[in-house]
Amino acid sequence: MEAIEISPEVAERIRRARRAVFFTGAGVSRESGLATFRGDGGLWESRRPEELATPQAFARHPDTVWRWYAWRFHQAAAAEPNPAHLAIASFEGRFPSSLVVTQNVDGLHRRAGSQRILELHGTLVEATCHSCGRRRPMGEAVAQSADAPPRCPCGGLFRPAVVWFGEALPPAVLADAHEEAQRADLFVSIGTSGVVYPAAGLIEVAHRAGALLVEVNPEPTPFSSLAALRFAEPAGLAVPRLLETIERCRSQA
Ligand code: BJW
Ligand code: ZN
Repeated sequence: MEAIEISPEVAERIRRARRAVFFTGAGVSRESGLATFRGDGGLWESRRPEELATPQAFARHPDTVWRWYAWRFHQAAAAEPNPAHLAIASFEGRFPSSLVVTQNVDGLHRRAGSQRILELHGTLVEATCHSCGRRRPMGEAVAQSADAPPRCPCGGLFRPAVVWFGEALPPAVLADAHEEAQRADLFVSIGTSGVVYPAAGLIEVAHRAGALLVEVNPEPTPFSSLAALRFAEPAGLAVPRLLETIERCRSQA
């Protein structure tokens, strides 16, 4: 594994770090074969988000929206965690106060073995009734009906348990993520374009509160200039190397 050059000052801040947050977006799952939203080959290259990821779209075209998520559910279920998910999970075993704050709904961090995870935009692993909030496994719901959302006993329609544009993020999850961002010494942003709020605001919260910011993304983002360390590389390559470097700094007591 190729060593990473870091300044003595950054090495010292890493050595002293007690709380690490891994803030992830769709790019961390790209090497698992899942498409990102924006950019070349992104899910929204050919469809506007308002057509699929809003409550208004679901009200107007429930079958189209359901079929799109049923397709994405199958893609995610067939995907495997990649070296970035796995390195983050194994890091948690040795650095127990580390935490994943993810915008992803694909469940790959959990399947990689991470246990401390805050899912800001919900999950594709479950369906929820749009009327009464009852939950059930998404796999069971799509097996019952792949072409149209199944009905809940209350008469409402099931939908994926994700957060659409215009919907509030789960308040307790957002509050915990905010607190963790504020307390973090090390905040590693991986594979997110940093344009969707309030999630993207957590990067700034952590930076303002004094965390060392690290960014892993082949493309620049609105937050790149704040990063003390930046890896313009795919996550599957950069994250294992970064975590190896962090471990090395921390073992130099
Ligand atoms: C790689 C790689 C590799 C590629 N390795 N990297 C402030 C200002 C302006 C607007 C707003 C604001 N505050 C709120 C808003 C409105 C809106 C918003 O943010 N709009 C902006 C887009 C303009 N936000 C909302 O509506 C949110 N709700 C809200 O604010 O509620 C208020 C409220 C309060 C009280 C009551 C009611 C309402 C909700 C946002 C929900 C977002 N949901 C989605 C869909 C989830 C379900 C689904 O999966 O379909 O979440 S949108 C989509 O974007 C998804 C993602 O989680 C999210 C972020 O995308 P992400 O992960 O960053 O992916 P990409 O594709 O953008 O980027 C991938 C990156 O990876 C790229 O940079 C690549 O370079 C990189 N990459 N290969 C590493 N191998
Ligand atoms: Zn219901």
